[in-house]
Amino acid sequence: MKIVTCIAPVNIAVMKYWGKRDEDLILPINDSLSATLNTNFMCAKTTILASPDLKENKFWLNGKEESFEGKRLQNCLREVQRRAKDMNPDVLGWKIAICSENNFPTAAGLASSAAGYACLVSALAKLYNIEGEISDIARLGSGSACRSIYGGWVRWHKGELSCGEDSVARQVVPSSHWPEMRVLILVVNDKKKKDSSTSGMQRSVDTSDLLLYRSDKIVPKRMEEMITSIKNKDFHNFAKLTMQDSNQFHATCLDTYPPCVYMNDVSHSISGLVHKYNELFDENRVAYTFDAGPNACLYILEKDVEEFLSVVNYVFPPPEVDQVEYLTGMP
Ligand code: 2P0
Repeated sequence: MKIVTCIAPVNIAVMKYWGKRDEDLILPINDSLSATLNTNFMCAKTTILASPDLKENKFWLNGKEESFEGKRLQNCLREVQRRAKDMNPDVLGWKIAICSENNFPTAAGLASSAAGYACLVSALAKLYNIEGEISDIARLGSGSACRSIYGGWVRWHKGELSCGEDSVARQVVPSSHWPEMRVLILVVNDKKKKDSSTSGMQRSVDTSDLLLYRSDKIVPKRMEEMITSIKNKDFHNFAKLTMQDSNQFHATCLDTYPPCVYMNDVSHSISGLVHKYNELFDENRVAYTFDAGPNACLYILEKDVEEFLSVVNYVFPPPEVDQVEYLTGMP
């Protein structure tokens, strides 16, 4: 019998992934960049038991039994086992039980699938003793999961090959490069979203002209500027590019037909507040970014957190204490 446990944190993209050129292999139409949170507040935890005594494979997610036959789970498992083929003949022949849980809302646009599949693939890799690149395997579970394999600031290279071998994540700089950076998550709504990212982005590929313009003309140049601003710890420019990219991503969502509407009135109020706050100082001190949901992720330096949070609490008096979660030690 063998038991392994892994944890993996969520990542928050500052250059967004949206749109696939290959749906089975999960190959994106543009590069993306994120920071992996350096905290246990928002992470997935997966334990896998392999035993000759198990009669069948089993999978539990957040305490509820799920099908083991899901395509993405099967793709990840098949690829890990293929790479492990000569390493662990005994363990490879045994059935497995997978138990996975997230300590934050699942499928509410808070990157749960990213942490979930990064964690699952890390645990499978540990179970079967495979070493080396595994971000391409995590990508088979969920595109954004490949970025959560690494800590710090991580770029997912879209790759050029049709087999997907070069569509991998790479660390740009470790979190220690910019230790003053923090992320605040303002939870506007933690319910499961109506439009999944997977179906929304495919509709964007099928119907949005702006999406193609973005991937061809905007992302390559913006990516280089973003990496330079992170390497130089130039918060003002980093914040500008982050907000522009979030806004353009949501513009492509609205350019989709029928549109994908993820931000709501509260989300727009938060973005307005951030711009007003930044104008007071004539420089950017906070950056918002919104994923496929209404919740705001704010990048901010440690020195500005206390003051900005007092403004947030004044403008949006919290009905419950845990509406605003302050995540420390990030990225
Ligand atoms: C991102 N998102 O870069 C972007 C920003 C949402 C908005 O990656 O179909 O759940 O599993 O590959 O990874 C969400 O997409 O989609 C996502 P699949 P995934 O973080």
